[in-house]
Amino acid sequence: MTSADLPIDENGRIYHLQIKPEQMAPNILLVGDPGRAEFIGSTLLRDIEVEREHRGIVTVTGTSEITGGRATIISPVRTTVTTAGMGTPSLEIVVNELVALNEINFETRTRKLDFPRLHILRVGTSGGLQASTKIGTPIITSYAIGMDNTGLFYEAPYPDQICERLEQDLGHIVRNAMSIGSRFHGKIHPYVSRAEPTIVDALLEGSASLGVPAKLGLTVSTSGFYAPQGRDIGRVKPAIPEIESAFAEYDPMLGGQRIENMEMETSFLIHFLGALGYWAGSICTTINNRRTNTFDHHYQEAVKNSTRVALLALAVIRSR
Ligand code: R1P
Repeated sequence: MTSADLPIDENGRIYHLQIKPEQMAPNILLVGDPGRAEFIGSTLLRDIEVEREHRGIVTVTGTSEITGGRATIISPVRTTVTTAGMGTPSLEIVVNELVALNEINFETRTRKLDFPRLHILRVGTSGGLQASTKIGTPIITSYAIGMDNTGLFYEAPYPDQICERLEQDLGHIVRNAMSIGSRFHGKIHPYVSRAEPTIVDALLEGSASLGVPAKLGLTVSTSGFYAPQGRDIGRVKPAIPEIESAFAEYDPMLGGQRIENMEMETSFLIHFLGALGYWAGSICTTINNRRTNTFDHHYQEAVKNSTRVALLALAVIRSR
């Protein structure tokens, strides 16, 4: 692996994250907003080992100690919190560097024979697609629908037949929802990926244990915030008008689950990390509802609750 493939600085730190392999924990929270990474580091982690900021990416490693709501005492968990930025292109850089920090010997630039399995959870914000979802509700992702194209550059096999079926159904839905006469007919294809089931179960357990009611469902990850999520505020019209309604109305035939939310990162995260055998999942707080046209600017407490659920889930998995 050359220095052009994998940039490492003269201090042995990977280029974008600016940390060394020993400064990363195998339990990781990924957040979109650098301010959220700082906030989690200062309020939910102790014994801070490293705190870096480079190109808007804040990374903090420390120890989390979350006590389950049913007075379950969970051992302290060494945890890294870092920043994905907005959208899959910047997330792709960050997760590749996390994987390199775990797998590559920085002296020889070769892959180690043994390395631990990473557990990575996205703690994000999102827009709700079901009218019944109250603002502040965390959504735990079962499957993600990638409307970005970052995942298409990584040949991950289907983790199950459900992904294949959903991909076909949603391909039709996207095609049918496109503007008549659009030059992009047939050019936007979703890809579907699955969150690690053990992580999903641990998140559900964490939310029940902490008394933070969450919904389980599918998440759409888009390649932008405005037209890609059906927001029509410009003079150039969206190629897929009301895309959010088309997704909201679809029944994926998964025991009553629905497409619950839209955000911009979960698809690539679980597609890429799942293919590597790492455990990845996502919990995103609903901060606006696209069906009821509501928005809450004061979502810090709700995001903090989702973060506690995520930290408890990581701790529960490590304690088994
Ligand atoms: C858009 O405002 C951003 O917010 C959501 C989207 O995925 C996108 O990154 O998540 P975060 O709050 O985690 O950034």
